[in-house]
Amino acid sequence: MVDPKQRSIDPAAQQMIQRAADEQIDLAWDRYEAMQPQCGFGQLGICCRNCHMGPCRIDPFGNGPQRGVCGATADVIAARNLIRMVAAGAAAHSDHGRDIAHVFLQAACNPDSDYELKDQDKLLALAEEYDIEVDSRPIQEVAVELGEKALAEFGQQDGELVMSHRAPEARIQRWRETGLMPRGIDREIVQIMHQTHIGVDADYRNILKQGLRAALSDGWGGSMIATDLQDILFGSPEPVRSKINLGVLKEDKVNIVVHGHEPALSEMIVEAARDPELLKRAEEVGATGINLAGMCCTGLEILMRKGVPAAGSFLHQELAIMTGAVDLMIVDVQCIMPAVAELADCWHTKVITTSPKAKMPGVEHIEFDEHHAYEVAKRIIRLGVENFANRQPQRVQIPEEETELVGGFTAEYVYTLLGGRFRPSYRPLNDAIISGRIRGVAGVVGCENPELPQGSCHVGIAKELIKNDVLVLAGGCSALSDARAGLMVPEAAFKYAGKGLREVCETVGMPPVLNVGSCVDNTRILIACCEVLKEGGLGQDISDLPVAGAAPEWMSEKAISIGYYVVGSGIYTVFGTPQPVMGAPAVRDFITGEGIEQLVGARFDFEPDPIKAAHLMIEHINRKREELRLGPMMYESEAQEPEPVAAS
Ligand code: SF4
Ligand code: MSK
Repeated sequence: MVDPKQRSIDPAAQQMIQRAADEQIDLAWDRYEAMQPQCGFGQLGICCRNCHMGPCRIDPFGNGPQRGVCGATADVIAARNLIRMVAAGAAAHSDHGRDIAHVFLQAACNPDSDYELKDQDKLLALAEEYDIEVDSRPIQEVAVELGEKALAEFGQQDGELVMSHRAPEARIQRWRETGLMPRGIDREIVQIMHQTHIGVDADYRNILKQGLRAALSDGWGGSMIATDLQDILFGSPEPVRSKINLGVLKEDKVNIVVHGHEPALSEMIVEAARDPELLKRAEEVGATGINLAGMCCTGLEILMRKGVPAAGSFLHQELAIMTGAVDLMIVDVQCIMPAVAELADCWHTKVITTSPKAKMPGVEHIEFDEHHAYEVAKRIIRLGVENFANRQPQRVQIPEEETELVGGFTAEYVYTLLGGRFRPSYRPLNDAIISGRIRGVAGVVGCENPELPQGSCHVGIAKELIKNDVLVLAGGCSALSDARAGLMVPEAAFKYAGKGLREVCETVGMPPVLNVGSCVDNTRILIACCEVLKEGGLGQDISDLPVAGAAPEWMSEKAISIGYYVVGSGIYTVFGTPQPVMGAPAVRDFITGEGIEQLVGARFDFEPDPIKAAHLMIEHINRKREELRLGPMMYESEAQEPEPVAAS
């Protein structure tokens, strides 16, 4: 018997999970259960198949082999496996950044491009950072040079990444002294693959250091380039009201779900969905319009910039199809379960793949081409419109839930948000932290994993943090979970925030949990930290700040890369379930203890209980406040006891 409440805290998800159980359709949770017991060696990180003398595995109880055929120990094997995860995650983010740089360059070179360079102020500011002459030059020319220079950073062999210089001086020096300063984006990823090949590096510390360096090339390179160039191309987000959950699908409209990560196509899909010719055709087939909804990070991209409602996060992708109301699901790259193709066959839903890197057998592929972006987008949408006629109205069951949210917060917007349009500044945020209204700031990000009830840890941590006056910046699927739970509206401050944070939210009208966007946009959290330091009064390095990070329901290799660039930048970070290192005691102790702390001034903890995890973060923030000699919290005596996480 399936208990939907054990699978998700979201009532809409629960309804669709029950429906799938009734109709004997397998979802990720069923496949997860069928996979039990999962391989213990894999979970502990101590199996290796890096060469064909293996596969090798280490006996965690000490009764069997303690070395692979080549002599690799558990620590070497686990460290190698872990940084290969970093390599894959950093590659995914950075390849996203590279693709956006190509689109950017194409738009800059071609005045007839379907794309415009929307945020020209950001373009000029970034050009200066890249040491590009901007005075008295046409903006297109500046943009071309910027695109070329950004693209060159992927293949750069030596030197330092331009955006790494956004970090405070103390951090830059630390990276230089410890040999962690990334030289080029691709180079660090390739070095991981070399260093972890049979018979290369046998020093787990040295292996982990390369993992940190490659992750930093993602956070201060590939991902940051993606975010900044996307802002220039599609416009920098500003707070926008929208809605989230399966209730955003509409019975009387053509429902098109855009799922994946890269906004180059989805931005054009948003434009094309308003095309009069397609709207007319939608009416002809009996629909009252075309309804776009986002899924996962590409959903966040169009939510942040265009206010397009989001149907859901990672584990909602199958549930959206289960409504019977999705006429078309367009996917690009990352976090697209191969299962959607088979599930769509049980319904009338058409799935279209669009990236040459992500195809599915039996699924129609229409390749995205930035040179004809609008035309391709129209062609794809037309398929959805025509498919409306195949919908079986008697099978349509759309949950009612659709929750209001405000999205679109960037590090730059915080200036205006807190300082006002006439005196934009980070000063009010710093002052609120110094005076003890706000205890500190937490970045809570990452995926969902059927191992844990969907959303329970994201929402549990966020509620506990804001109750204790910690401002939460949420990204990726964590942001989508919090939004579904109603934490991303200003009113949430009255309901859930501690008195100090509530006062700040009330004064500026902001939610206590700010949506910073997609996975690549987690870099906005790094930039916010840099701005706080620049404003002054809270230390010299990111590791001095009363901030902490968390990835409570992580599952992807990208989450590992994010974790390592966040810790590598000096931010203490709590992962929910442990990283696969628990069978390698030295590696485990290194990443959760003094080893990594001495190197980068921060470390990991693993804590699946959301309340305990939140309190680990709060204790860390309190320690940092003490080190900075900040006074007590303004309303400390009114702090409440932790509450258990309840289904929302
Ligand atoms: Fe075994 Fe070493 Fe080959 Fe890994 S690299 S499979 S531990 S022999
Ligand atoms: S989509 S990487 S499940 S956050 Fe970016 Fe969500 Fe994690 Fe994918």
